[in-house]
Amino acid sequence: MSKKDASLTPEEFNHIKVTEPAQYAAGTAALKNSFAHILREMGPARGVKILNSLNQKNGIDCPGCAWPDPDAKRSFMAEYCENGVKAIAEEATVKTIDEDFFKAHSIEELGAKDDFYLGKTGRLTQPMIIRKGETHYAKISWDEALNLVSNELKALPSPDESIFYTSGRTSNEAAFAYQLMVRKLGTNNLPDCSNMCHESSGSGLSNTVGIGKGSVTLEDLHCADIILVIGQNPGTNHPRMLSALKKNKENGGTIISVNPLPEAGLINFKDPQELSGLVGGGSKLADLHIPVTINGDLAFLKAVMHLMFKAEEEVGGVLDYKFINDKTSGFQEFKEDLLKQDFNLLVHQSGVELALVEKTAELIIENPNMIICWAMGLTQHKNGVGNIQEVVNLLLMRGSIGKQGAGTCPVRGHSNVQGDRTMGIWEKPPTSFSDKLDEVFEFKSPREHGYDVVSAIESMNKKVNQVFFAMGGNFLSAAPDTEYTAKALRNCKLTVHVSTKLNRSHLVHGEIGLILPCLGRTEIDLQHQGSQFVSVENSMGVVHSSQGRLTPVSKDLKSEVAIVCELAERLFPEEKHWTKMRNDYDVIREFIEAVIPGFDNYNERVRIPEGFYLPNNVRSGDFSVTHTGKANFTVNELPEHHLKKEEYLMMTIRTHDQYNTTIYGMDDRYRGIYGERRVVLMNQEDMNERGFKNLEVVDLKSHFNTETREANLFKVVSYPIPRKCIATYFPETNVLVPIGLKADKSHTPASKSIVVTMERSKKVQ
Ligand SMILES: Nc1nc2c(c(=O)[nH]1)N[C@H]1C(S)=C(S)[C@@H](COP(=O)(O)OP(=O)(O)OC[C@H]3O[C@@H](n4cnc5c(=O)[nH]c(N)nc54)[C@H](O)[C@@H]3O)O[C@H]1N2
Ligand SMILES: Nc1nc2c(c(=O)[nH]1)N[C@H]1C(S)=C(S)[C@@H](COP(=O)(O)OP(=O)(O)OC[C@H]3O[C@@H](n4cnc5c(=O)[nH]c(N)nc54)[C@H](O)[C@@H]3O)O[C@H]1N2
Ligand SMILES: [Mo]
Repeated sequence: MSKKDASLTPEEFNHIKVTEPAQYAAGTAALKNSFAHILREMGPARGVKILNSLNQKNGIDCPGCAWPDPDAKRSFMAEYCENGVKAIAEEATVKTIDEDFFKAHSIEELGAKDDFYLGKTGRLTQPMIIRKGETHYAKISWDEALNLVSNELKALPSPDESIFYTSGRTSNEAAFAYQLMVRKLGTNNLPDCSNMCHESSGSGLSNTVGIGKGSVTLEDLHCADIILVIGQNPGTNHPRMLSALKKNKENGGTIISVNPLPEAGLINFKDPQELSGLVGGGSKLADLHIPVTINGDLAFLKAVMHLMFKAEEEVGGVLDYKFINDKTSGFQEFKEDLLKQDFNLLVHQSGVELALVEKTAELIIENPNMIICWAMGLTQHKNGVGNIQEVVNLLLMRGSIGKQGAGTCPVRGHSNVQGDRTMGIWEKPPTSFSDKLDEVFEFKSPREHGYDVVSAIESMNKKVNQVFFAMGGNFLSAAPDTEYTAKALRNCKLTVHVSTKLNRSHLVHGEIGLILPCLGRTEIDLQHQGSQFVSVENSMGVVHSSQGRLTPVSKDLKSEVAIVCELAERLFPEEKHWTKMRNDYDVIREFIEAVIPGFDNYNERVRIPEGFYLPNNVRSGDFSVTHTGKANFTVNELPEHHLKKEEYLMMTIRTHDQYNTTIYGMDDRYRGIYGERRVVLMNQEDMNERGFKNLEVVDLKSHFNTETREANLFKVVSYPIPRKCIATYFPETNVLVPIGLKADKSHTPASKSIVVTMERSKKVQ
């Protein structure tokens, strides 16, 4: 879809530079890099203003990731990281585009550009429209645009013909208003980025411990005896987590990383906020690195637990029987199934040396209070839910949950993805939520479950003339199976994107395509009742405020809340609360308090600088909300990958220079890859076997049932990755992710286990 797919000359493809992977994260390079981004995008004055208030109490919540802020002491300099600064620079850039830009560039021309170019064009500033057959977007007034959306929605034969996507930056206030509008319309079609992200965690955790969120706090991480970091690359994606890991080490903790790649951030951390981090040797983080094969985690965890049962039998004291007896259900079935497994086969399937499996079991046995952190390396597999449930089994065996320094830590992605779910952005709302919504707003909200991301795409492919509305995000590039998703969007009557920046989703539109430009989180949000703040929930269930400080880049921007409420005013003219909500976000928070448990005195408590914790049954050791009334052990089937000789298992991962589909730059500094994103990380022995030289150009083909998909022109890079495993970057290889390849139950696209073959490219000799 990008120019690189269409016509690539060898010269254009030769900017790549490869060095040894880094042995530590952050340090001076991180500081230098982040300030370069700020200066380039915003200039020094705007830059300093923003950095001073980032993640400070009463400041702006960083739109980068959902990692929590320290409750008490915040670093004087600031609580931010290199990639948070890049996220801010990307949003708060002073570069803008308006109708003249769209007059000068056709969508065909823009479609040939890469994502890096599109993102760097600048902030969107005016509502734009394009109709079928037209080549360019043109300006439209807000009034006309919102009337058009409202009329198209009203004209649908059924509200279920409309689909409302949400990306995870949307604030609690905007999300609540949005889901209310959608349910008033009469549908639960509310797919969100979480469907592609931590949905497997939500499913697995709800089923076993009764809440789809993690149980630990930042303090727990500081004092845990042992932390397992599985399938997560915090050095790049959650850099502030490294400070928590460092504290854990200082307190005598042990850290194990389980990852096919030796990620720099888990090896060593040079804290850029401390002098020692700039000049010293940094802090060693992981005590043990387990180079598991892709999707070998279930086998690995089972093998470790096998050894723990053995140790329990031989010496005792390994399992917490009091906890197991009092608090759990399903232990016998779990134990029987586990001990039935062939231990040697488990070790073999994990791809890990026996000695490392033994060492892991030993360290876990020595250290009773354990936290397990994870991210996309566990969730984006067919057995993603099983992976999470196995993590819970390990914690339950040890009674290592619901007490200090112990528990579950799914590390969230988008800065408010967890809050959006709490606000009801969910295609399967719990009955208790729907009932309360009905009571407070005096209507009957739909009970039938709506579409998640994958079923939304399938539905848009099957049916024509639906309406697709996106609150943020980049649906086309983030979703699996790019070509299939593009066809889905083209089938729509109307596609609407509420966005801050131009992206590929704007270029593939329905019969009518609209772009509605909105304020970013860094900007002052001025409404009728004065300047407004919003609130968000971080990865650990803390709700706090976020207030924009910068003058908006254009007077023509509306807040997400205003866009939703002004649309709802048109859809439901008899309802007076929409205008009140838009004028004063306290009114929305009052409604949230009335509908959602845990938000008592919301308007008061959200004004406490450090925010407040939402209730968490697991944290308080109460599992009575599960279907058995106890924490559940589960039996999770092992995945089977019968790779043929020429097949590899591919994971699609993020570089150090991107935020999902937003490309900040072309380097993956920690992995030592510069200037090119179309690369395949491959084991040297596998390369030798295929006769591939370093930087050889190959074409990739994915295989699913009888279907094949292709992505051409990638450079092979020799990398320390287990054999038969390869890694490529998201979103370039989303064309290879089959729509049908998804996690059981959670339907999360299995974008970390794609079967592919590779051939030397015939196009570049
Ligand atoms: N700077 C920056 N920050 C971000 C983002 C970003 O793009 N850029 N994205 C945000 C979002 S939405 C999210 S969800 C998070 C994502 O955060 P991560 O989940 O850390 O992101 P990924 O790059 O997908 O990395 C997954 C990690 O899992 C490993 N992995 C892959 N497959 C397997 C496997 O089968 N087993 C194991 N054990 N490991 C595996 C990979 O080697 C990699 O280290 O980050 C958030 N923060
Ligand atoms: N192959 C593969 N695919 C994946 C993944 C993977 O690991 N591999 N990861 C998946 C994951 S974890 C996720 S979360 C999804 C991400 O999916 P999305 O959330 O849909 O994608 P983003 O790239 O984060 O969206 C970026 C766009 O959001 C808009 N934006 C930014 N800030 C704001 C704002 O404040 N308001 C509004 N309205 N718009 C804003 C900008 O226009 C920007 O272009 O991708 C998924 N896709
Ligand atoms: Mo995510």
